[in-house]
Amino acid sequence: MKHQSLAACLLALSLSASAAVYAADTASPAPAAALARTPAPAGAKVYFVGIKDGDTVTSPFKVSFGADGATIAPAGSTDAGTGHHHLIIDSALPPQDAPLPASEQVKHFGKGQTETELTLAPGKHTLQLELADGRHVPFDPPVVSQKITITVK
Ligand SMILES: [Cu+2]
Repeated sequence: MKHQSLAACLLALSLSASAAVYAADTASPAPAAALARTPAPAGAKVYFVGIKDGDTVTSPFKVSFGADGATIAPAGSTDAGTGHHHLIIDSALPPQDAPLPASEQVKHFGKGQTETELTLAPGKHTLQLELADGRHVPFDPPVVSQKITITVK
């Protein structure tokens, strides 16, 4: 009897472990225990300033980031209601249950910057902003801007 329940327990454990692996399929190497995500500040939103969906621009061009309902702070800040901007270029949103990667497609503004200058190849590009907490982990629910498509001449 005792052995049976132990076996059932182990089976349940291995089942939930494989379910977790499946769910994390697209994530970069994630810690075994899920990261506790910071609840999004109430009403927080981020948006582009000075550039909008459908715009045609010439490189290099300036992109500014707006935020309402949250305070922009450098990475590392654990103050409630703070976060920093991330600019996602030509990419879907990265996995939301882990720190955002840093790459050519995901730029961190960890000093609390609210604007940047971009140089992109001629053609169509998508841009999206995501606010994440001081650990670079997306809020729950995510605080993201509209994904805009621009054309670089
Ligand atoms: Cu970051």
